Amino acid sequence: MSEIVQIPASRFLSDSWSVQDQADAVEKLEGSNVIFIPGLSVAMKDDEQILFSQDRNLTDGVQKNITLDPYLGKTSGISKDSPYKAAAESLMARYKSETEGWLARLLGDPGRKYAAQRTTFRPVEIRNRKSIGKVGDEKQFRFDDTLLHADAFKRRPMVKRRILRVFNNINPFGEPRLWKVGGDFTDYAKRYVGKMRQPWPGEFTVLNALRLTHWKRSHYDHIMLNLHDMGKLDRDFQENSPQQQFAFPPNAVWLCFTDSVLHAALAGRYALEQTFEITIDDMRHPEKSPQRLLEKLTGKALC
Ligand SMILES: O=C(O)CCC(=O)C(=O)O
Ligand SMILES: [Fe+2]
Repeated sequence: MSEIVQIPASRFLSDSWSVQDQADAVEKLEGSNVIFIPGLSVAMKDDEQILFSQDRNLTDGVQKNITLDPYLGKTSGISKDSPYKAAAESLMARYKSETEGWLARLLGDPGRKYAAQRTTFRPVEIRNRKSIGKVGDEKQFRFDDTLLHADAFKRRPMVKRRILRVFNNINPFGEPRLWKVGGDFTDYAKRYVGKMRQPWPGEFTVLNALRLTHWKRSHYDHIMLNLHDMGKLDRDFQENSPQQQFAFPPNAVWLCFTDSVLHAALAGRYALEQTFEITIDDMRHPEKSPQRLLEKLTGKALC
């Protein structure tokens, strides 16, 4: 089961934070644990306080998050003429550079192996939020993050890269962000790999030609997407697999590899999240990546 490893901000920020501490943090993260740093938070500017106005029009009502995406080169989830757009963008831009500094300090990353990708601001209450706009009912479960899952994205194949997400609860009303953290990735994969369909010949090329993926999907991504959906639809897994709840208080940061840590977000609003990617060859233990664990399980090269 994934552990929540606590490092108080006072220790993380002190002069005694050492190379050994950094090496330990890498071990914990690559071992599919969550690092939790209470007391660490991005500073908010006065003109960003309007983001806590509880106005239902803060997001576009279609997407659950406001996203700044360097690949797509735009902000989504908020309307172009929203009075909140400038504040949300300046906060997200600052959060991104703040998390780059935190990550370098936490892990020691002289080679800059971790590449910052999307930034999200998550103002909307998660509790009871089963649906987002647009998609049909039969697909709603995919977007329901109150169900345990490991991250996998339809349009954004990971191939040899991994997803590390850094969260910050900036809730000004004292409300925690309530998570569930689950069990071992290989046990999760074993439940479903034998039952999922094989990819069709040429499937990944066709999906990419139709622009249903941003670049070509790998067999690894195919398996991850199927695990994601099969796990979310499996009531027994959701209710009875190993799991623990944890409430991340305001003014706290936590991070984990969300492609191998089983997680669900049950309640909370006003969080920031920064996604980083790292190539599995740049990990200290590539054998602990979901790519390699799945290759071991299936006996095939997958990416
Ligand atoms: O919003 C959250 O707290 C976590 C949601 C989630 O599943 C994710 O960001 O991967
Ligand atoms: Fe997730």
